[in-house]
Amino acid sequence: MRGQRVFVAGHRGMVGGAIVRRLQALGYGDIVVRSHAELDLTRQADVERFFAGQGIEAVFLAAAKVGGIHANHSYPADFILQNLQIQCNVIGAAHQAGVQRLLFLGSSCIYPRLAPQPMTEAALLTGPLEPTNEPYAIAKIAGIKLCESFNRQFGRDYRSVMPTNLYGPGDNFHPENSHVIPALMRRFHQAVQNDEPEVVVWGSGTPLREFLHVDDMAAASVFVHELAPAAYQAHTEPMLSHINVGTGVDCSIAELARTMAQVTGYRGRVVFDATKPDGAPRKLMEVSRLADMGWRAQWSLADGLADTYRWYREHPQAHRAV
Ligand code: GFB
Repeated sequence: MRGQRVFVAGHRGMVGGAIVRRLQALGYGDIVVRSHAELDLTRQADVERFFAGQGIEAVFLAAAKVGGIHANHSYPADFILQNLQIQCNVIGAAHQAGVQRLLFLGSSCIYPRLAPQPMTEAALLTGPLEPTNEPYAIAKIAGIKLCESFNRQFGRDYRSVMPTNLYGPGDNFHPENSHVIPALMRRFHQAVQNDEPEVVVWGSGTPLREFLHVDDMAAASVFVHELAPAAYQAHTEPMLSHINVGTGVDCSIAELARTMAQVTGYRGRVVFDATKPDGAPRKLMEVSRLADMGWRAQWSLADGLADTYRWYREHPQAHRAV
């Protein structure tokens, strides 16, 4: 398996980059990557031409349009359209080119807004979604169903992993469009630098979130990819095939802000801006499927934030629009 020719879609992103590093560390020697300028994954003909000529044997589909609560709310059309396009093009072209194994990366926002906590894989499609990211969630649900449908109709082995909220080196630190960890890290860091007396945190501070270091996500992705088909099938069902990836532990946004203050050395006030949306009240993954397969997260949030802060200070320009 480690001698296979593997395409990592989205290697310039935080998750795709971490998957490439993990594959290299494990001795994968034939990793294919393409920048956005070299291959636009939203263009079907280009993607089909790429797959037809490459002899790819396995795919990690980590390319996606992603962002935090504000970006999802501001660009709903981009989020649903581009994610659907990328998924349809990559999964469809991979199948046409005879690729047997593919790993699709989704998100915990596929689950209903008020799903019982912690959320099992079986909570999928049991209730209404969180409105702030419904278009993105619908695209990710479609990705899972695309994989399952190719498995059922053509005997493919296309698997899906659903990470909880991710963070780490390589994240997007855009002030408005990023997720909460890079947003707060940047804001607390600037407050320390500029000796500001107050940092604003969006929402009420009460939402609960689970956070997973991207290196853990990359390790889980390669772990699931390498499972023998019988092992994957033993823990999944043909029409409930996705696997949650998380730590099994969550914290409130207010607690996260306190930890962030410690990590960045900030000693001023924290205020909550209730005019900003909270999003889902809680999103904790039930991770026993993956634990039963033999994988557990390694990083604690405190260590992971310190690692990310080290990286951010070395890359202060690490922000893009979305
Ligand atoms: O990280 P975040 O945007 O993701 O927000 P979601 C998490 C929580 O942090 C929300 C609060 O309750 C926010 O209101 N928060 C506080 C902040 N301050 C900030 C800030 O400065 N920036 C941000 N971004 N949040 C996303 C989905 O939802 O989760 C995506 O929109 C994706 O589609 C991702 O699924 C994993 O957990 O609310």
